[in-house]
Formats: sequence, structure tokens, C-alpha cells
Amino acid sequence: MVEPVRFPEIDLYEGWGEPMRTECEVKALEIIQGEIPAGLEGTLYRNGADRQFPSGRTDDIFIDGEGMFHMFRFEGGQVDYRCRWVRTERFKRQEAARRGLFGRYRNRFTNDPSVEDVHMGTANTTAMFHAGHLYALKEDDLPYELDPDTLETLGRVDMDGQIRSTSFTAHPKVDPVTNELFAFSYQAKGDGTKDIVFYLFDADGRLSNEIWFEMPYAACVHDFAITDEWVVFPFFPLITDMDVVKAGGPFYQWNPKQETHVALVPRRGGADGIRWFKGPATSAGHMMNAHRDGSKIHLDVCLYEGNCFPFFPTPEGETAPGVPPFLTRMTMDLERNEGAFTKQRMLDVSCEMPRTDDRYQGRPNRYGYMICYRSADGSSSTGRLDLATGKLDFWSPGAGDTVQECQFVPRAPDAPEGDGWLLVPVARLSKGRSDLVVLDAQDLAAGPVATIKLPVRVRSTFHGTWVPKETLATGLYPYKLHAA
Ligand code: V55
Ligand code: FE
Repeated sequence: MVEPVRFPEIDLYEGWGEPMRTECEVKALEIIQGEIPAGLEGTLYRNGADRQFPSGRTDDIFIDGEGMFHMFRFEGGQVDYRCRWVRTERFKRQEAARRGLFGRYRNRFTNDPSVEDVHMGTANTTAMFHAGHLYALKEDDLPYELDPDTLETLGRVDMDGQIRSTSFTAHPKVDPVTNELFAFSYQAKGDGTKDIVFYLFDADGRLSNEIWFEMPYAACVHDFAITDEWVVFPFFPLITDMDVVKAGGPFYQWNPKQETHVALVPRRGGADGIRWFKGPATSAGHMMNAHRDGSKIHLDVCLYEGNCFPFFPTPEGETAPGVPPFLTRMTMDLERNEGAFTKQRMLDVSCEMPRTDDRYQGRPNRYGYMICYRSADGSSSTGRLDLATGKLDFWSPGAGDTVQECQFVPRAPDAPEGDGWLLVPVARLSKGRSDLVVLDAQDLAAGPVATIKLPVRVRSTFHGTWVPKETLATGLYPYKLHAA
């Protein structure tokens, strides 16, 4: 007898959050409104956390759970859908045992003794396609490679021995113009270590620079940003204390008495060229972009003036109240502000999951796309901010329904910035299923160009990527910057 599977009655698993645990495939999804624009040919990959088995605890958090990987293939005016578990080491051990073997988020001291030697990565956070390979990523482990057509898991990989850290970020930047890959690992020599390493790969997937340095504390470094000369690493005081972890406690603690630090790392240089800035405790998951303006480096980030993860308490065990994120420009002046960054709010509407036209990552961008929180009814909307004018355009899915992170797709490889489509997964909470909508990125208010109906619930996805049809074949993105 194996114990029956029963999930705990906690808010996380209520309603939309009920574990799906379902792999499915639908050829030629129903298009309930409009039509797929000609030229929109390629694959949207998305990744999210589901729950294979109950952990046996009641303190599960939404960023934990096994990776459920989704693909939407656009071809000839139709869209095929498929989702598959990422068959991680953790997944396979639980599948064989037919029960949960892993405990608290990232805390291996709470696992079943039978899986002491097993890598804990859930591969649940994003999709990356680079140099002809597709990966599922989670920041606590190495990448898992997947077959881009079937989503079959090919294995846990170190990219031909080039990744020597114990983990790899879930927020890499693939430059779709140069086809370079910018990435990093934090707590890079294992849980609780202060080591961090920046990796730069060329278009063929060969490591061309690697810079190791130390963080001020064992931080949670969920995302970073790049500019033409500098790589920007913010360190927020969500800190790992291994004594607490060993005692079965939370993997991170919120330390508001510690400062926020920013390291500017020279993209083509070494650790001796790193410049440091600091300021009061704040936190963030996600960066929109960064760019250089003379001696100033601007980092645009969805910043929380407090703890972005209220489920990680302070060392005193206090749970800080949640605060809303606001798009904020943090500025590091290499000539003037002497080790201290300045901050300026860019938009008074709370927003998260910021994106840009990916061709402008590391370059000055005019447009940003975010999930905006403007409604009292709990719904969210997709917004486009014009950074030049401050104007916010948006599209709302309707009362009670919510949008997930959007994906910008250029209309043509050399289209002007922002000329293209936004692909938006919509949680139709009102109907218990999902849609994928296609918006004209230059006219959100006009409503969807096409609405693609999913007969199932795409429970939650964090991040993803768009791979044009030809890129699947050649391994190279065809994109160029528009010549003005
Ligand atoms: C974040 C997300 C994670 C995680 C740690 O958004 C931080 C921040 C989706 O998983 O493991
Ligand atoms: Fe993220």
C-alpha cells in the first residue's frame, strides 16, 4: 500500500491554484475570435510550477513545485498546444515512489532520507532557447534540456562542462541580435555560499567570459540586467542562513536592517573592474531593462519598498506585510554618486513581470510591457508604458480574469521597436480555463487580434520565450535593430 494522494486545504491549492498534474496535447486549438496574423510563425514556450505530489506540509509556496512546460506552436494560421512535466531527477524519484519526497522550498534538510543524494531542481521557472538547444530553467539547479518539438526531457546538462557552478539562473538574456547569451549563477558553490559567477556565451554556445566574485551576503538573485558595457547585479537582503535551513527553516529570510547593494560588472572585463553601489533595504524579482547614459547606468525594476516575498519572515520570525511593486529607475553614476544609488518611481500603477521588445535588452528601450494591477475586482491587465511620454496603454481581459506575463514578437526581423504582437496567456477564472490572446502591441486598447481558446487551465506560468520558426531550424535568431 502506498499512502493516498491528498493535497492540503491551503489557499495556494484553492480554485485556480488546484494542482493540474495533467499532461495534454491539443492539435489546432479553437480560435474563438479574429485570426492569427500572417507571418506569426514560431513557438511560444512557457514554464510554470505545478505539483506532482503533496509535500506533506502546509507551508508550500507558489514559486515551488515541479516544472510543467508548455508550448504553443503557431504555423499556417493555426496553433498546436502541448504541455509536459520536466522529468527532473526529483520528478522521477517521486514518480517511482508515487508520493512526495521533497519538503520545504529548497530545504534539503526537510526531504525524505531516501533522496539525500538527488538534485532538487524543479526546472519550473522559464524556457531558454540558445544555439539550437531548448532548456527548462530554475535558479537552484543546472539547466534541463528538452526536445523542442516533443518537450521530452533529454537530461540535466552543464553545457559541455562549461557551467562549473552548482546552478544556473532562470533569467538569462539571449540577445536575439548578436545571438550571445548572458547568464549567471548565485550561491554558485552550493546553498548558502556567497559566490556568484557571470557567464557570457557566444552564438555557438561557447563560453567567452566568466567572472567570479562574492556577494555581500548569500542573497536571492532572481534576475539581473545588461547594458552595452556593464552587467548589473542587484543584491536585496533576502538572505540564506544555513543554520536556519539546517534546522528546517525557510531558505531565505528578510533582513530589513541590511542594505541593498548593486554590483556593476564589466561585460568584457574581470572581477577587478567591479564597481559597487548601495542604498536602503528594498527587494525585487524582476528587471525591465538597463541602459547606459554617459557615466550613468539606469536600472528599471519592479521594486518593492519592503519584502517582495512576505512568506519569507525576518530572523525574528516576523512576517512583514506585503507591499506593491512599482516600476522604479535605480541610477548608478560612475562619476558622481560615490557608491550610493538613487531611485525614482516611473509609474504610479503597480506592475510586475516587466518585458520589452527583446531586441532592446541591454539597449535603451522606449516601450515596456507589464502586468498592471489597476482594478479592485482582482483582475489584472496587460500594459504598455511609453517611457518617452509616460503614457500607459492597456488591455483588460474582463472582470475577475487575469493575465500572465506577455511575450513581444516583432512583426518582421527588422521592424521598428515595439512594432509587432503581444502574446498573452489569460486565466479565465470566470470559466475555469485559459485563453492565449494576440494583441497588436501598438494598439492594446483595440482588443485582441485573435483569441485562442484552451479547453484546459494553464494553471500558472512564470516566464517563457518566443522562438521564430527559422530559429528552430538554424539555431540563430534572425533579428536586427531597425535602421532609423
Ligand atoms: C523567484 C521565483 C522563483 C524562485 C525564486 O520571482 C525567486 C522570483 C519561480 O521561482 O525560485
Ligand atoms: Fe522570474
